[in-house]
Amino acid sequence: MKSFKIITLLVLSALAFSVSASPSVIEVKMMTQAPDGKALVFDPMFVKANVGDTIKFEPMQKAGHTSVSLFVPNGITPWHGKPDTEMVVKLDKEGVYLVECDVHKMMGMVAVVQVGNPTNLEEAKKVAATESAKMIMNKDRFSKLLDQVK
Ligand SMILES: [Cu+2]
Repeated sequence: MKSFKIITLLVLSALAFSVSASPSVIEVKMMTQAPDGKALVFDPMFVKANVGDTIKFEPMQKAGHTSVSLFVPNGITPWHGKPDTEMVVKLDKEGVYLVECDVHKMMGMVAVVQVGNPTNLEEAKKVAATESAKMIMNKDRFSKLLDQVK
């Protein structure tokens, strides 16, 4: 009887596993110089993820790069990574996340993360517009990235 229960549990957990896709870890590089010639970028700059995924920001070259949340869905704790240090964030809420490098935000070193449905897109666009106005380079980057949100 005991082994029957264990087998039932194993079958049930196997079913649960096959139904829901397992969460993934998405790597975003923080680069001073990307292979395509772009300077001061997150690579990729636009990420589409599922609720429960994890995003890992990795410094590839040292230039004080940071991963800082500029705007996050309600219920997500804002983060402020240390310079040239890996930053791992769990994407537990759906919506749009805006990310910037503290040191190079003026140069448009920003990223957009879409998790599930972009429920807060309009609010994100407002924040992005305010931030873009302060940039001296790549002023249109945030709006181009937000155009990819579907
Ligand atoms: Cu930077």
